[in-house]
Amino acid sequence: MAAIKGVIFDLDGVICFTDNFHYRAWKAIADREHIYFDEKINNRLRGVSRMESLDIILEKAERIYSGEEKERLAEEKNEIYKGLLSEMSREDLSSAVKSTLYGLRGKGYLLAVGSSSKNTKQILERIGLGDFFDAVSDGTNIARSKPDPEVFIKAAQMLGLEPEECVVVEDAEAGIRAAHDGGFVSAGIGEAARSPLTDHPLGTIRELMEWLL
Ligand code: B16
Ligand code: MG
Repeated sequence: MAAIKGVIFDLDGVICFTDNFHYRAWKAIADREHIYFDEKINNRLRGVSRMESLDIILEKAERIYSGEEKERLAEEKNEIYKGLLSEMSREDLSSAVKSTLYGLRGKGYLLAVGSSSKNTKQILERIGLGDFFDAVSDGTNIARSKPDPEVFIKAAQMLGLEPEECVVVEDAEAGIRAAHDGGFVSAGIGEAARSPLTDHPLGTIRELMEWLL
């Protein structure tokens, strides 16, 4: 195994938790359109891009939506989601995440974000990490979202590292698959800790420090 020099963090579900905001925003759209949507369906949206999330939600729709209608629904959802993001502050960065990030930086690891979200930069600003990471690869610089490895490959390139020199920390099955297919070492937290593709399951984010030190 190559020496680990960098850590690439998924954003939502690892660094911070906006899944309930995604849920509330999609639920408002689904209810208005009379489409059934629940938390179980919401689970399938983790790590998946906005338009692909909408396609999953529309599986329960009673009619076909045009491309133009879908663009509008996705835009409306994002407006609701961004309104909810404005409730976030530095207090939404947990002490466990903060001490892990600063601890790894202190040990010389290069640190990046690899997120499907096009709102990554705004979220990082809100939680006080706007200038923290050595690289940010997100929904704005990729053509294909997780489970495609593109977002993590771009993050590794920005860090000047090979995939096998980076650990990817993920909470979603789509992200673990992306890390696996891209040749990264994966660490899974939450549901992703139970994925058969996860190289290193984590009970809490702090275990990352114990493992990498
Ligand atoms: P946006 P991650 C993902 O973030 C979320 O898990 C997923 O639910 C969301 O659909 C996706 O970002 C796109 O977000 O609408 O803000 O572009 O887990 O990859 O950090
Ligand atoms: Mg995630």
